[in-house]
Amino acid sequence: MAKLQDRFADIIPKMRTDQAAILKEKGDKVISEVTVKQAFGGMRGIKGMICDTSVVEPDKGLIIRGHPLLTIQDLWPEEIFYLLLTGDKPDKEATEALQLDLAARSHVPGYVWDVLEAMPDDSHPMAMLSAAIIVMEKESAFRAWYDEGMTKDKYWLPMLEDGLRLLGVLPVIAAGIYRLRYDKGDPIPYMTNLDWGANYARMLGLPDPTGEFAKLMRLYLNFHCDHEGGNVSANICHTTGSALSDVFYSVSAGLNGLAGPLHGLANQECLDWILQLMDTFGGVPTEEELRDFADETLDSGQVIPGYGHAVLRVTDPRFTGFVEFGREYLADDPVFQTVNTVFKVVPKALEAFSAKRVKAGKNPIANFWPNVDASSGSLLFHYGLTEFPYYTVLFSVSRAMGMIAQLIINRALGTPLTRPKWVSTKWVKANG
Ligand code: AMX
Repeated sequence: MAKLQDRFADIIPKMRTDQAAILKEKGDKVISEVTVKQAFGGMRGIKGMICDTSVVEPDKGLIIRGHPLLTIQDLWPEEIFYLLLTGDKPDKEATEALQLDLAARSHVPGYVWDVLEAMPDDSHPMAMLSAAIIVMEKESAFRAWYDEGMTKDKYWLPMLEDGLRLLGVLPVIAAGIYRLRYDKGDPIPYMTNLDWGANYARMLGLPDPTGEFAKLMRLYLNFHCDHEGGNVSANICHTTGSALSDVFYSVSAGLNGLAGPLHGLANQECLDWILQLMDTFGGVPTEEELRDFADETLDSGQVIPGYGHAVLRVTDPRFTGFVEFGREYLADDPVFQTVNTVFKVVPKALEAFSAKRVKAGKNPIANFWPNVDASSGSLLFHYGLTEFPYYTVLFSVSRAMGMIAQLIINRALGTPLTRPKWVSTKWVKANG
């Protein structure tokens, strides 16, 4: 099978003619309407943009290029990147070529380490990651080509080069941040003959005598890779890229959104909540104890992290996949057991709390079921990755694949500047 760059070049003409045909035949068809409630409510449910890398079905979860996530959970992350970008699963030859391309781009310039070392000791790992990416912007091939006067049909080419460059350095930088921020010693270099996910696991420097942690990392990087285009990080990344900002600017912007507690940071908050719970009850709580703890969290006006979703209306298949991994490799772990007890209790607690909210004239809670963040932290914790403020960095390394694939596709298609029309409250009063 062709290497990624050649395969993508092959499919661009068809992508362009398909888009032109759709616009000619269906350009004026209405696909969504907007209510006043949606305009005030974060645009939930409005179909207003195109994303072909993946879709999130409310009743099924993540589907990548037509494949429900759990049917492709054995793919390695670099194979997932190939799939996201081209729609094809790569064969062994194409995967190895991509691994070599990533390895060849894995050198982190010294100035990146200088910047990271100069940051205050208590910097959040996500702020460090975003800063490291932004200082590398000077390396952007897109910006260099653009400044020289490149034609529009070539935009995708340096975007792909920048994307590979960023994916090459990302696990090295991310692992380096872990080691620097938590005093674990010098960064560990990338190994050319190892896959991308196992490399990241190895560079973190945690003991992994059984290879299970590397397995978990591949799964983790697979599961977080993309979630269509409307989530905060993908949306910000896309909007930034639509101004022809390069991959470094766009991905850094997207990750700043991922760092919010209602998005990727729920990851860290979730484990924090579980550990507080275990601390309160001196180990795995009973269902009754847990119910009281959940009610207390809700009554104090806080969310239960890891539960609910803006789009999903069922248990997130990524949660299910991680729980299956846990059952196979760490069934006796008390933190993992607590996650399972939470799953038995919290949906009912949220349902009861939602009914109370409705009685009080507030919105119902749309989804009582766990999302990806409800289980992932317990697995990382088991393998010694106990610094949970770091968890969103792992999420970021993975999500960068989806963001980068979407950026490259949009430059290949010449997707225009994102500029939805906003209106004032006064306008809604007069016209709504
Ligand atoms: N605990 C308590 N209240 C919750 C809740 C939860 N887990 N999930 C939703 N609600 C509340 C909302 O805060 C909102 O309250 P408000 O009207 O007073 O502001 C109300 O229920 C209605 O919200 P919704 O329509 O069900 O969800 P949403 O689309 O507004 O928000 C999400 C979705 C994920 C932000 C929300 O469910 C939440 O805050 N969950 C906990 C944090 C979390 O797990 N985030 C991770 C999401 C996945 C990811 O990006 N990694």
